[in-house]
Amino acid sequence: MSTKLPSDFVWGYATASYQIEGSVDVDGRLPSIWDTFSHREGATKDGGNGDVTTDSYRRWKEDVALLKQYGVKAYRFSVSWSRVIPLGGRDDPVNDAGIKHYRDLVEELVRNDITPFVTLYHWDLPQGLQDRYGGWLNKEEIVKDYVNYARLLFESYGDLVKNWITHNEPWCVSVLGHATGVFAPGHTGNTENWIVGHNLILAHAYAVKLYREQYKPSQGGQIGITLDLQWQLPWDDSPENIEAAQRGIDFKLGRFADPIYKGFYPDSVKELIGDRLPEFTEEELAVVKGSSDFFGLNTYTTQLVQDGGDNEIQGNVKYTFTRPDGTQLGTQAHVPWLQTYPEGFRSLLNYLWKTYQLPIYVTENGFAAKYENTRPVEEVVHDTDRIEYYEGYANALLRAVTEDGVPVKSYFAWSLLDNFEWADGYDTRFGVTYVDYSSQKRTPKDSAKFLTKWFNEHISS
Ligand code: GBH
Repeated sequence: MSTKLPSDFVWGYATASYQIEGSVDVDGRLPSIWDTFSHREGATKDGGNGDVTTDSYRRWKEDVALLKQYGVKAYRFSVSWSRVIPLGGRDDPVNDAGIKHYRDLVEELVRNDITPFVTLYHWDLPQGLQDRYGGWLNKEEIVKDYVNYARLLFESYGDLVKNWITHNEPWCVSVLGHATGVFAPGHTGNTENWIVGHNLILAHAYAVKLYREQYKPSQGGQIGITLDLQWQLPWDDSPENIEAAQRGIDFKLGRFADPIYKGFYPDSVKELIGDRLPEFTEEELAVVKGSSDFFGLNTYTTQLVQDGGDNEIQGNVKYTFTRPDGTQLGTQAHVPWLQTYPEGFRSLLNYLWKTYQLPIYVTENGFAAKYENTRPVEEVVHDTDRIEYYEGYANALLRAVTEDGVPVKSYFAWSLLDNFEWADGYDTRFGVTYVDYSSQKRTPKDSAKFLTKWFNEHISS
């Protein structure tokens, strides 16, 4: 077997509209729920918001040039729904300036031999839809409006875009947006989360149905969803903790993956959530089951799982990075939720292949090195902890492909640029490119050079 990735392996960087674009009130764009949320007192670290961020709505050409310089094969970005249909709904006007912006971007990418991967929804719902009917809580309305939005994108870009991702991490929209309230729209409780998750699945599935019936035959692309999971490693080999790790997977990933790939919710979720978990009608289920051409995966770390605790939202499991012998799992990132543990990535890839039997597209993976926002740039560009991370994760992926036979088709590092890190504002930097937010100067960190070199050496010619 080859010791390299196949020649058609795709690597590149990922970003998201609200995190990089800025220009929030330019060319007809109206607010999204993230504009509203991030401007709320205390919602984000130091009051950060996406008003300016990396200014990529204006500097997109410079960003493409950077991608070219890095030698990537692909770029994953998301469309801001609020730019193309500012009020969001199926009877609301389409904004030509917004359509043109992404058309220009897509054309520039293709001219540079960079394959666009387009995410339809990376969390920035038009505020108009939140106000009008409660956004993701309203099944009848949101499914129709989302499908209408999807149609507009297939029509506008489908001649050039052959890789579509319906949703980015529906777990975050459901749980962080509607249960813990740390993300927009900031709702709390443990009822809405299950309705929102259900509606996200339906919106995804009906958009895929539309694409397959009306666009795929002529455009010939593929479409799927991106789910997120941190590998769930039992804290020790006790039967309770082994079972808890599976429950952790069910509550984070299985609640989306099992309906979409297998046609039912996991038993453990049904048992604990009871009638708060909506049911699919027969007709809906026929659309939901099998509604993704591939397995889109965002993953950053591994969590050690213990049974217990009374956090229903995560299936009554507890998380730690401290092993039974008191040692840490790996190198600590700037954010508390992330440590480096490449073996967990390899295990996760094997688990997904075994369980769902579809090609895997890694659509995000990355690391935030400590204190990059407060140390001088000359120091920050030598990001050794990020390089250690990428080296470990890239090699784990390589082994999953070449030794374990897992069909991984892509690897997108998060992120091309430092950018607006949601509730963490600008304190956390995930970029391989340092952004000076006062001058907008972009400076490659050593990790950018590392990834270029690694993929040049490990993809077959
Ligand atoms: C991805 O989310 C996002 O797609 C991307 O936009 C983001 O910039 C990137 O990761 C880096 O964070 O879960 O309550 O403990 C990854 C999912 C969601 C994981 C927030 C960490 C922290 C709060 N992340 N979560 S919590």
